[in-house]
Amino acid sequence: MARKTIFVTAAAAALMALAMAPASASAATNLLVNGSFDDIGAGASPEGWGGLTYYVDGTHPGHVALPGWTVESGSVDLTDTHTTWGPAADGEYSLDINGWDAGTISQGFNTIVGGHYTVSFAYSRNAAGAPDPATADVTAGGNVFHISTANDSSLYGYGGHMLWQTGTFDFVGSGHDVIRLAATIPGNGGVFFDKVSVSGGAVPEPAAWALMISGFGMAGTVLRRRRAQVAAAA
Ligand SMILES: [Ca+2]
Repeated sequence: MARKTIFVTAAAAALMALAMAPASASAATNLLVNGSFDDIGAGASPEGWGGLTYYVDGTHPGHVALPGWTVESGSVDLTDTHTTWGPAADGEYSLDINGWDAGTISQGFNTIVGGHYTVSFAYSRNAAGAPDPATADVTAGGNVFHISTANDSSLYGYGGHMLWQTGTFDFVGSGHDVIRLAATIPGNGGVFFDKVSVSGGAVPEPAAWALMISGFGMAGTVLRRRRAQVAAAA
């Protein structure tokens, strides 16, 4: 009786570990660096208007790059959560993809060929007024998420009161992929982004591998016992 109880407890623990493994994997593995834009770069400090602008060749002033990201064209802003631009969805800063004009940023990362990945991000809009609507595209692995944000306080808040929404889409890995955030309309009041992540890929965690291997081992033991019983009966 005591042995049976121990076995059941061990089996329950194994099942719990199996059930918990996928959740911990998805929460822990954002493949992006600085996806929440809270690393503003060494030596950078907010400008008078409450944020920082990053150009293709570095920020102004100071010429500090946006950590983890490449500014491909135009300029983008990081705005401080404590200013009139409103609270970030996560941490201290959020990204306005329209700096002084339309901007594009990108980041490359390694993927598993054929692996399934999910892009997730928070978006709102700059309440400065123009352009209306503010539009932007998020692309990865050949898939695109189009954003159109009207200057409507009931949908996206207003200065100091952003209303964040969540966007997600999936793509299939090609070995090395790129995520790109691009303003698709001119002007300096654009779509805000924060908490950008790419997660997934078909890589089991070590714990899952251990469980699978032990599972194969148990199946093998049962098979051997059955064979032994069949041999004894014959
Ligand atoms: Ca942030």
